[in-house]
Amino acid sequence: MDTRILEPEQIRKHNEVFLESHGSPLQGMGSLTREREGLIRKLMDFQVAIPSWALGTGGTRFGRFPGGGEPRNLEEKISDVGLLHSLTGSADSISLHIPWDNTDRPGEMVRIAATYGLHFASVNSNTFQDQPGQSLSYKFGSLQHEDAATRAQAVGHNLEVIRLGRELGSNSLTVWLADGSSYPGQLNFRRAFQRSLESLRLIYDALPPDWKLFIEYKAYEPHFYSTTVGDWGQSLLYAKKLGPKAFTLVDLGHHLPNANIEQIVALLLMEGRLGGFHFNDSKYGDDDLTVGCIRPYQLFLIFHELVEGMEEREMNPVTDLAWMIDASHNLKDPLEDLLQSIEAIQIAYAQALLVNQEALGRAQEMNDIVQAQEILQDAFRTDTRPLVAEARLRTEAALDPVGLFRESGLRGLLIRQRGSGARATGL
Ligand code: PSV
Ligand code: MN
Repeated sequence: MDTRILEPEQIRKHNEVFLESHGSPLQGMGSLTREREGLIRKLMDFQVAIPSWALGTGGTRFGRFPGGGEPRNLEEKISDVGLLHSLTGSADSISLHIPWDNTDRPGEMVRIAATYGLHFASVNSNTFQDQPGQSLSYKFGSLQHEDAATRAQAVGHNLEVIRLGRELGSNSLTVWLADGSSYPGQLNFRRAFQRSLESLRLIYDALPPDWKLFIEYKAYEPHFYSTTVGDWGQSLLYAKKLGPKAFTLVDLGHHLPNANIEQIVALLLMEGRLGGFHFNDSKYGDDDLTVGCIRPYQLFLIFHELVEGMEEREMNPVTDLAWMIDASHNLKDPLEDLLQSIEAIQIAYAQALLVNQEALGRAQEMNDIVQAQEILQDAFRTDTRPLVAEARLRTEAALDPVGLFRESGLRGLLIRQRGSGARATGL
């Protein structure tokens, strides 16, 4: 196991240096004073899970260019998430993908995670790849497969993931299926749906009472003609047919171009079926880029629907939805990229909290579109970075996480500890 590579003392020293330059923009937000405390509290409470598979370099089908020092095992992945959490105060859990992160020592992993103040978020099953020694192939699908034995194998894997998740203290299973077809005529859509539903029901029935099942949809890829859980409508259909513990999971990169994701989010919340989020950003498809790097306004609009919808349903933003980053880092240092994503999420959340909901409601009643836009864009154009930094300061995290990561030479340290050829499991 790595020794802790960032000591609280280093964070304190770093913050001392930046305290003065942080103080003035925060004071400059004087007009926010009344709301400021409550808002900072919400930011301090907000946590986003880090996927174990995003700690190494991502690849495309054309190549992969690792930068070194990647976590070689689950202990090192936990250590990396611990580092992100001490830098930001906002990443208190890790989401595992099985079998990439399989462990026969779950109790020990729970103890190690706790030393960093971490716990285990949703566990993810993988029936989109064949594993060495696996008897039946998922080439033509898993839960939807024509062959009952292949379906049973895929269901069995999910049950195994639930079993491990229980030992890890997780309380949800995320199922993303690559199942679909790449050519017209390859599948009977209805029968593929029915078979998937039957398989999902066996998984649903095996859920512990306090668990949730998240059904993640994706428009295309790896299949290019149809996907058996292809959009939010199909996911919602499965969730409603399965029962109250089944929810739709929205991955921002899984829509057809220009989809109105904020509207999808609003309606799923209204139906009580929004389970969780995979944050990332994209220009074209499932690009898995840094959160907020391409469409920050869309991210803000999504958060606005989330804040408004969660308030309406009296939901707890910290515990009632599963927030996770699902990005891939082909060019950037994975940890720096994740720090940027965490910050982007916090910024958008803070902006959404600033929206004057009452005034917006009045503008909507009056059909005053100009005023509605003024209200939204007033919040979006507020620089919330000082508030986000203040929340970090109060949780003893770093005022400038990327700056501290760089000035402490943490990547160099990880390369020395783990080697320049160290390679994390994942895609
Ligand atoms: C599929 O593209 C996905 O978004 C799912 O969440 C998977 O579990 C993950 O990416 C695998 O990298
Ligand atoms: Mn995802």
